[in-house]
Amino acid sequence: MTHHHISLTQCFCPSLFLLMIIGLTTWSYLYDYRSLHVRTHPNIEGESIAVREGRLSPSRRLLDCRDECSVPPERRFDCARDRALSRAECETRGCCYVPLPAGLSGGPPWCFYPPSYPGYKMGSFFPTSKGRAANLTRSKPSYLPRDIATLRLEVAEETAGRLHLTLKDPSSPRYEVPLSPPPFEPPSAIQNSLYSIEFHSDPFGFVVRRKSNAQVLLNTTVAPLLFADQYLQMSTFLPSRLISGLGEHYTPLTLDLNWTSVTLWNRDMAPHSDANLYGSHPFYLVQEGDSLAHGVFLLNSNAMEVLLQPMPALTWVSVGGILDFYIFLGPDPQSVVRQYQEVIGYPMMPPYWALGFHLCRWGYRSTNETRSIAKRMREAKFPLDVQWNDLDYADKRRVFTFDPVHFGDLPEMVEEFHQEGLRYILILDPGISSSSQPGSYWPYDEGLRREVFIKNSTGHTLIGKVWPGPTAFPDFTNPETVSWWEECIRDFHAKVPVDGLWIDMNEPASFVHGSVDGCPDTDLEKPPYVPDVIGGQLNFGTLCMSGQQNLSTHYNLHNLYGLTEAIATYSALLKVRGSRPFVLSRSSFPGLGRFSGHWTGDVRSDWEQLRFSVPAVLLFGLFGVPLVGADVCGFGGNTNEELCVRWTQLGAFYPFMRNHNDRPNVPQEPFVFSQEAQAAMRSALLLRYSLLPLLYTLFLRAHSSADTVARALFLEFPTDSNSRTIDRQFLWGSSLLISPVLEQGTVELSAYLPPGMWYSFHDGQPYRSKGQYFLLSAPLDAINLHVRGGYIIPQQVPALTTTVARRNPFNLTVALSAEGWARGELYWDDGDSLDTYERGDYSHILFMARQSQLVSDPVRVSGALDGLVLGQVRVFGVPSPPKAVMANGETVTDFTYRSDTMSLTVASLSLPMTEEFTLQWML
Ligand code: MIG
Repeated sequence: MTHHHISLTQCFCPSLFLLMIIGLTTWSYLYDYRSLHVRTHPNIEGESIAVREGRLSPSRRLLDCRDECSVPPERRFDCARDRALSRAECETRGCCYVPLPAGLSGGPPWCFYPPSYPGYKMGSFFPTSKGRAANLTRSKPSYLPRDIATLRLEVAEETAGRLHLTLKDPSSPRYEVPLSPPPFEPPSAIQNSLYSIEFHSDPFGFVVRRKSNAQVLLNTTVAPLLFADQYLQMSTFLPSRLISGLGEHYTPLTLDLNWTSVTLWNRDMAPHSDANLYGSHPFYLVQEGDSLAHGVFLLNSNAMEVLLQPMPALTWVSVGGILDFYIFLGPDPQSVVRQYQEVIGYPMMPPYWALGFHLCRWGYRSTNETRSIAKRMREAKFPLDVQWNDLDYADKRRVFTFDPVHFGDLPEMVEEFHQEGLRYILILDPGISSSSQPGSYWPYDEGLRREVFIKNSTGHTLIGKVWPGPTAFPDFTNPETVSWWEECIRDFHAKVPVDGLWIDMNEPASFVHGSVDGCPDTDLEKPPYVPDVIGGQLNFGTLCMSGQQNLSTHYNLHNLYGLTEAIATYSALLKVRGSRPFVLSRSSFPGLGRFSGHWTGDVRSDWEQLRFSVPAVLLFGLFGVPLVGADVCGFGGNTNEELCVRWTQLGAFYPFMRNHNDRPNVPQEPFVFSQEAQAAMRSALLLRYSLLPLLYTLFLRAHSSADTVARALFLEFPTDSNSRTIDRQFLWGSSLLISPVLEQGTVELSAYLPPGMWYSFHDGQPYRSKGQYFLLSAPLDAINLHVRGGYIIPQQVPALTTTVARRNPFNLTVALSAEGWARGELYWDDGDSLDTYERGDYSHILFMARQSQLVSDPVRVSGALDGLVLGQVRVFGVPSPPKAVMANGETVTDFTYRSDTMSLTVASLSLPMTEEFTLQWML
């Protein structure tokens, strides 16, 4: 690591000296001052920087400015973020100007805050209904326009693992994200909280520690708090470099801290690095080491930038709203994810069919073409649950209409699909065409009449441009819009009974910047500081920031557009169809997973995009959107056979699996490829279908307890240091490890197996791992899949639709631990009704194996499981051939044992799932 010592003579900062004298006279008591000096943890990086720099000691206040400026480069916090500053300008701000040797440019700042930079001063705490509060004041405004001199700090210790800190303007209310506050515990009820918090009064800052080991998790005294009308900034030290989150970006699972930044601003942008993409998730999780983790959520929907530096440290910058932090103490990573989702809401339970295979393309130009696609899938014996149409269906690309020429019999086609056990989904863009003849397009006429559209700064309907041409944009923060939207969906559904809706372009995207009439020249459109967004302006590719919505300006609400549309669409589908809604949204914000799934947008058909789809899917799991996948075989550009086979194999383990293609490209439906490629894709699809009972059970766990579905290894193996950054492999729940091929021409794969027993899912080949890589063969016809010793996987004989598969016999794969036991579970309901779990209308079956016997325990049984049987059991890790096999006490003859892999297969069973059963193998 580089640790540069700056020559003292380089530092000259007269203004600093003055400021320090002022600082001296206002020096006052520190909240919990003593605790800052109690050091039980040896971690130097975690020490309060203020203490180490001597800022808390009055005798050292009159530091020579040269000391003040001798900050090692990686610890410098940029004082010239908003614009480039000359030495003189930098020093006028009271900052240090210390150029760095060539080669370090682009990294550490030259103009940076000295440790004693003045800031807010904290008054004493007073109690509030949820905790305590204090006022922060600054005697001199910061260098930012419209600086806010007095802030209110609110501190609520909400649960043993969750701390809530809010900074706002007490004298004039500012925009706040309309998230209803999560349940919390009364302070008196909290025992053994995992954290302690210490406040520094002048300049204000706080330090959060993990009580168990005194590790500092946050320390905001590293740099000043800034709070102006359009610039809010807070920095913190990080206890490790393993930070994940802050989506949506094209990144690995853990972020690069080498003077990088990520921008959060929802934008229609094909995934590539260094770009703000479709969604914003101001949440990060840090793996601290020793299996510990914490998380931070900044509830703020304004344009944001987060800077990462190698100290390690992080700086939040937002251009509006308030600073509203939730801090989650875990202590393990999966608990952090749950604590986060307690705040933003647990994910919805998808309908069972939504876990099947989806097929789409932009360019299915007619109902007949669409029909023939579904037919060819069936004829080639590929599972398919949901056929989709893109914009092609719409009349003049206007939503809620269908093209009378090419899609004139759309209602009939959907009926046919339904009769075949298929489902049907089509795309729905938010932009409502505004250029039809009055009286000819109800959604616009009625929307205008009911004032459901976003208005521009002069109070007229804001007009942008999307596929149909000029369009108005519904304001989904207006209750009137929500009911209008429901009517649009109801009327359309009465003609075309869609099973779900795909909400695209909802960043919202527009082909003109701001509006067809441009935007006013104001601080909303061009704030004093513009985060590093693609295009350089906030209104590029979207609406004017001055757009007026019911709750606030578009400036504040932009990042919520997709979420609010998803909420309106979910509730409309629920009312219109009466069963579990399916919504797929491109744009996202915390809370989306309660209403919708997500696909990762316009990924290119290439190997790099295939590879980065894995961390993208895992990160959306952290963000509470478990129903997620990338377009299988890629959306943009031509795919090729090998890529498409590998993508189908990986895609079979995306929680949401859809093959989708852009108009100009070569076709990529599974049936267009060679027989060999088709066979590989078919077997991947059938494998997925055979595992849907497991996947569905995992979704129930996500819905009921915020467990992740597609799970990063570090969440499941937090004590295993090798697992920390792995993002080329992942798990389904706790039990299945997926090791896809992500490179062209690969026939061998180095796969990591975390410590424990593992078995090849295909043949039961055992692997006893100390936590090591194994070289596996990876032929084109299969994906490497391992089942973890100690787990039982519920499966079902696959079929070409889930409608059929759901009636087939179940199978179990029992992977014995080294000690010879295993357990698993099945959640089952009708797959379609709302709130089956909440109403108790479901079956829950536990499976346990030990001492050469497998038993089931139907802890709850509902009608949906009636008549369904267990047909086959595979047991991995059976040390010797059984002499006999008994099911419910009766001899079974149809069993085979492979001594090379030590696996037993018992077939031809017919044990009712609703009743307890026992299977014994006599060794
Ligand atoms: O401007 O509806 O990401 O999946 O096929 C492109 C056409 C609009 C973007 C979506 C893509 C979809 C396409 N849409």
